[in-house]
Amino acid sequence: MPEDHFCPPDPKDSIYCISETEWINYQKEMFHYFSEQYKNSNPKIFVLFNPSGDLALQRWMLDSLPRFWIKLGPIADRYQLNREAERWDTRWIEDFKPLPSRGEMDLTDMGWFAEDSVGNMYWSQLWALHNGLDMHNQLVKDVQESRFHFAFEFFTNYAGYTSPEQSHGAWIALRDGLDAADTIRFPENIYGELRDGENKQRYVNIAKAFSAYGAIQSDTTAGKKTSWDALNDVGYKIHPGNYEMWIHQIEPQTSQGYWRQGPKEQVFGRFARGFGQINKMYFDIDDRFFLNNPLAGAYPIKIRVVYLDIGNGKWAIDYDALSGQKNIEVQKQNSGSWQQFITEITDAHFGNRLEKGADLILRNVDSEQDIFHMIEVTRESGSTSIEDIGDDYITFTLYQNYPNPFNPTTTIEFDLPKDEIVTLKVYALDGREVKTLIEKKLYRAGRHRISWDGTSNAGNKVGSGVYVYRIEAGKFKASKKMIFLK
Ligand SMILES: [Ca+2]
Ligand SMILES: [Ca+2]
Repeated sequence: MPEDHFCPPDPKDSIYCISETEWINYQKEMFHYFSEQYKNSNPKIFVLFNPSGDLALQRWMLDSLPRFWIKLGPIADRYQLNREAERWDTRWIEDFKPLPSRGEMDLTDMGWFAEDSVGNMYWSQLWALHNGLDMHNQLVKDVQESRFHFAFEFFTNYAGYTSPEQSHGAWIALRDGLDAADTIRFPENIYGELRDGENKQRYVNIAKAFSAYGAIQSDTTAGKKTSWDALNDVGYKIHPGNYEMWIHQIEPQTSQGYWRQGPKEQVFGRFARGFGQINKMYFDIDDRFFLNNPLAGAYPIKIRVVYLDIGNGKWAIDYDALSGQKNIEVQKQNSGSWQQFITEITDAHFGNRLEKGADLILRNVDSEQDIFHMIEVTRESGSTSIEDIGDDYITFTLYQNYPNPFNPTTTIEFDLPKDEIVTLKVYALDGREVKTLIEKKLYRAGRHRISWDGTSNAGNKVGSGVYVYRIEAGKFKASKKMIFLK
């Protein structure tokens, strides 16, 4: 029998053998069939594709059947395990192509996980988000564990956002991954020969060099082969840096990595970064988060910084404000636990105007070290949003108000195909502005609704007659007439 023949498993009967090409073509035909069956389903049903290792077939799927979901197992369950950085097809990232995807986290009984299960569950969610996984399936028993809920909530909050324009927030989880495969950072003459990842002593030597910052190689016999039994901070081809969605650390290598910091019952301290030898950490918010223009104070921003509250010293966060650089100092209280500092700012400019092109800087203001887990930046969307349709086919629409004519109130609805800064005003027929309903506020993609009670900006009831309502949302402009009757 030719070598490329595909045969079913036992019982092996050669009459059912087909060629590799026939097998691929059969799969294509079946996937195409399912795609057609569910294409126009209402409600919409997406078909999940569980690909074999055939990259050409996966590529065909993505190009030909874009409304399929795909199973990306290695992203889900390879968190902090050897080869986490290469055990999946890097095409997902290289293409920057939003890919509806699903993975499973089912290794939680293993020793390496159980050693710090709360921390590991949280960080595995961050890793999944970092890779753009939309759905991170969990074991039922894990979903029922309330101590994991914080991790699941954070994942759910960000899952499915494939581009920063649409996201309500951006974050960076500070982390240093000790990758023994990196012979530039860890020269072989100092840490030991790489020997294709088989030199176990090399892993131990690297952990030892960072032991003052908490790094441990719990399983000293672990090399390139994944250790399922114990939690290791040095691995082979693990992701070397931070986990992030749209906040990026500038020159991260100048700051100091930390491992296993703070109380174990808190999720945050599995990894961290501190100032180390420097006194500033620089961060850039992806410009697309603000539609490629500076925010220029258009709406309020909430900044959340999670830090380890040890000592009585201080640190500061600097931000690119309308009036230039602004600084907020935070005083530590020596509680010994992870704390979060949350502030809302209304004057954020975020135009990359700080040192090194940063939008945010964490700064040490005294001689006491500070250790951080996360910076998260969030914004509120329009509070009148009634549904997020999340459909690719939505178009910009300004609807006729209802009821019309009206007294005393009427409702105006509009659809946005993408996030936009919206202004919606009511004018008299002579062009005089009567009422500002929305002034330069960010609205997410989807349908929105706002009502007008027939009063002017000064708060007076308007007279009977025809009025014009006009919307501006990005480059879209539209207006319609309505009638107020007394
Ligand atoms: Ca920026
Ligand atoms: Ca300090």
